[in-house]
Amino acid sequence: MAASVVLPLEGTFLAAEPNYDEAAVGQYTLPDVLAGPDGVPVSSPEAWRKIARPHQLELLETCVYGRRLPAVPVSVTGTVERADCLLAGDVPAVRIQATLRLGEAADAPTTDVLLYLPKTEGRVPVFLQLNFRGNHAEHPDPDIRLSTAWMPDDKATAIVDPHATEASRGTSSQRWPVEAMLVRGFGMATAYCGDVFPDRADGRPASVLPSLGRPVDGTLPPDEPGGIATWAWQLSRILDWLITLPEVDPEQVIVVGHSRLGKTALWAGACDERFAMVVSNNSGCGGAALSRRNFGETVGTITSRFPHWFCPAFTMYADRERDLPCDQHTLLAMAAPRPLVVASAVRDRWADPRGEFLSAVAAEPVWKLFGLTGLGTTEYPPLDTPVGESITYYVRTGRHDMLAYDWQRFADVADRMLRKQTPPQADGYPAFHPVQSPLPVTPPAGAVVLVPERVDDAATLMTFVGMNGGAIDWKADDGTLVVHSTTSHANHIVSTAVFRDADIHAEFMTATEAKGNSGLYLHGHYEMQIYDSFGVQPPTDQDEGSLYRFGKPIVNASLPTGQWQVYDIRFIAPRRDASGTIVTPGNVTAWLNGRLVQNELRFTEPRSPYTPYKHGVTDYLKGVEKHLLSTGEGPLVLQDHGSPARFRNVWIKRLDTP
Ligand code: GTR
Repeated sequence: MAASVVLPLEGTFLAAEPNYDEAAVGQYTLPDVLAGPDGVPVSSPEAWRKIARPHQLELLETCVYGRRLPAVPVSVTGTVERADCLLAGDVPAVRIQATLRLGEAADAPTTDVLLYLPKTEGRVPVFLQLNFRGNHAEHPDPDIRLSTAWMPDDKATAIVDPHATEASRGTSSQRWPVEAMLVRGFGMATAYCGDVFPDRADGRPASVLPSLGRPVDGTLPPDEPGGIATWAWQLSRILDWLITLPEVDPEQVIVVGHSRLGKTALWAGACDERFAMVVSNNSGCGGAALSRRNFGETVGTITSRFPHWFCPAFTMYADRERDLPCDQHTLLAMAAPRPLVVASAVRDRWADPRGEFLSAVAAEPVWKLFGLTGLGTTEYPPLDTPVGESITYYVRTGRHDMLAYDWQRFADVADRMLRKQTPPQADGYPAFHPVQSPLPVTPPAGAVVLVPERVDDAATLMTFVGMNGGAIDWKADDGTLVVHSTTSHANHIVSTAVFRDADIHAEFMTATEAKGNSGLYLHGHYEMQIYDSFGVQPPTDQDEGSLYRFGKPIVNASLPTGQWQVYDIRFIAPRRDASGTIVTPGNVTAWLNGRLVQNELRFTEPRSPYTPYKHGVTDYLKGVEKHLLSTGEGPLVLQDHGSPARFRNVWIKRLDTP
């Protein structure tokens, strides 16, 4: 059965003016995504693979992108340059740069690849994207090789004559948040699309196409590949190399792209099923958006402005979109059963956000064949609210761009869909599903109890010392331990027991003074926030449930002041080298009052200026931090922040030492 979308009014609009009127979209019927060459829809994953998919792919080849280009051997010219570096001051990374030769001939074309990897043990998933202005523009790191390739003159990115200059470095870095992704455990790879096809109408002769035996002038065959097909081929050749690297998980390379390169990412994912996940950002016409809607950019406008992106046949569908035997939902369906992200921006009307959503809706039947839920909804979501399962769709606030928000959503999907089998936590630890009710929770065997269930005399508590290493001056009241605040607001107490990786349980109650502020300082460095945050929406990285200044809670799980609350925290400490530099970020998973509030949140050097080793520090604390940096083991510190919070039943269970 053909999928159809019926809108109430059949309107008209001038072809020359972009249509932004939903009513003028009119009625259209989409080709059936499940149809094979005989028009009959398939009904099993096997038949999809054998019959419908090849047919639908061929329609996209012959009508939109051109024939797929053949693979060629890929080798590294010269050496692979590998260097350890610290990005943004505190994110340890390995920077890899390599020039790949695409083909066997000595003068075969090349592309320069830049790859950052987190300093972790084991293989990591990698996001691979092409860029618009050279690798050096993607990040301010001065050691990135400056591209010498042609690029269009552009004052804003300091491209003159028409090449990059030193001043071009980092000019696109807002689109490539390397540090944030490394901290989440992903590698980030990129290359300049102009290495294989300069993005201009007469770019074909200077492209790799002659090296592949393709014609570049005269009347081209209607299915002759254009820029997008050539860039997609480049992505596959980079993938050939990436999967040979020992640090890269060959089954978790994710292809990502923005705008024209988002169209490219979709086509690359369609042609090459080795990509484990496909991400289209603001790809619009010729990308995720349905051509038949004629909303924003159309086949007519795109093929007259950018004839070189597509195969010549696509131009013939200008103003005849409804004659196309395929539409862009069939492109999205090529990603199935892999995870797919379709990301729109609300002010990017030219790319038709709703058309991108409807395309994802129409692609869903293919995921269903595999027993999977694609989007799982036909309702357009509110702003900044990702929806879906195997297909994720969202529409972000703002304009045509690819921002940190987008990357975090891509990483969320990769975490949810790809890494579910391989959580990045230390091997061999038991699963972490803490019991949080009823309170108090009985400590498990082997736990070190720091504050017992009932405290009648704080002076008898030998498990903590004060900031100077002497007895604590906090008091017991009504069987619980109460923060004793001094004017410094730094009268914390420090556990004498130290640990590296541990599960930490703490029951607490906030007080009305000073907004209920207190906290659990893990190793004295990282604070799981205690704060009167009941009902705060949305919670920030300073509210209860946050790892202060590292990550806001997934949900606000705080209870009102005066009620007992409970944290269970799995703390995997960062690993440092002999000089004290973090080589593997730490991570924290936390449950608050029965809700998961942090899920393997990565962190590196402490960010808070108020840690006990800085604010109100003593000689005793200096010694504790020294010990921590040299052994990796540190204490639990209960925070004084001017509020008489209460604690009871606090215990730790070491994970890596008996
Ligand atoms: C625009 C084009 C869009 C989009 C964008 C880009 O001019 O109309 O389809 O691809 O360029 O790639 O930046």
